[in-house]
Amino acid sequence: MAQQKTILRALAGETLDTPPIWMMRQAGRYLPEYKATRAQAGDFLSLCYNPELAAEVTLQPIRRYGFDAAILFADILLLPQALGADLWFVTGEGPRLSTITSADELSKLKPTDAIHDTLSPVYETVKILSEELPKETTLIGFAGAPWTVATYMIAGQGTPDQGPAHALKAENRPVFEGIIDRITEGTIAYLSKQIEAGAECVKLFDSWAGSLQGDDFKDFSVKPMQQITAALKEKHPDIPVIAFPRGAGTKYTGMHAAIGADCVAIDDRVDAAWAAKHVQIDGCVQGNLKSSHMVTGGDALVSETRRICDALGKGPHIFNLGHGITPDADPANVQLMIDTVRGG
Ligand code: 1CP
Repeated sequence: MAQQKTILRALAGETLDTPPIWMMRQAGRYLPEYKATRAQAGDFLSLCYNPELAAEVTLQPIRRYGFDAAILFADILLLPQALGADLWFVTGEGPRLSTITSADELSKLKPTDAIHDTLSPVYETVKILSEELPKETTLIGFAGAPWTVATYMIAGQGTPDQGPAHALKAENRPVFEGIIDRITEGTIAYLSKQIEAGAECVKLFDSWAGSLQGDDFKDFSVKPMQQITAALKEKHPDIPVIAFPRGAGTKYTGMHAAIGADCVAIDDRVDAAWAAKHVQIDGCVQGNLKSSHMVTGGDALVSETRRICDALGKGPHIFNLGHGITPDADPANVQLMIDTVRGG
């Protein structure tokens, strides 16, 4: 049967008159209904591990805006937790994890098969969503890419320059590579289960790819994403993969082939016209409106949205932000972006 869902059509390489649209962090604190459900869950992690409530917050932006895709509500740091790291969120600051920097700590991580004990509520969320989403909406599963997840496992928190991960890479290469390998293997198992539960597409978030230089970029951003993509394609050849090596700059060129991804997501530091020439020639591109427009709105939002649609309109394009929407965004500006994309 011919594919009807617009996101899947774009991922298959089709150029559509109107690009399908969804938004990174579309379920989040800028929405009052999200804050209410999060309060009901108690805290952020309880929300992630409560399938009914996680499905509810995933559905909220679909009900409000009719996005073409829903992204599973979870977090990239659930996998480290499933591998045995302690994880907690400090209100107003962000995530904290117990650190892994030695061979001894690495050896104490749980075997890959054991991750599902912790992650099974996530698969249940996917299952609920695959039953409850409107038939035209694509369900996207996701995981962090190994480098980005490793930066949190090594530092124990978000860091401006990923210094602790770079230091371990320089000082204890075998342990650093061991961490990357364990995350790679875990991610294949985790995403396979999301797909088996009903995810129709998966996205790899390499939010800190931009801090890897030279061979490190190839070895620790591209290669693990390529390994994950290849393993998933072997088991689930029809499931498209979106790769998001944020901050890759000119290294976005050739990225589809290097990773084997169906779509490459670009951040807002890349010009859309440049991306049309250098990235979209190889396949679908997702992006890349600056998320600050969701705070400031107005004519600049409209003209930037139109410019991106025009620049990427001659090839397969999924409209999105260049990074996640922020809590101070105005929900009305999200509607304005959607109306501009759909209304021309
Ligand atoms: O207060 C809250 O409610 C928590 C805010 C929040 C949310 C809404 C966090 C904490 N995670 C999430 C959900 C989330 N995280 C999704 C859900 C789907 C969606 O709507 O998009 C996804 C895909 C993520 C992915 C994620 N988590 C990334 C990769 C994408 C990116 O933004 O770069 C990263 C780096 C994280 C870690 C994380 N989780 C939460 C925070 C505040 C952070 C960043 C911490 C830091 O770097 O300091």
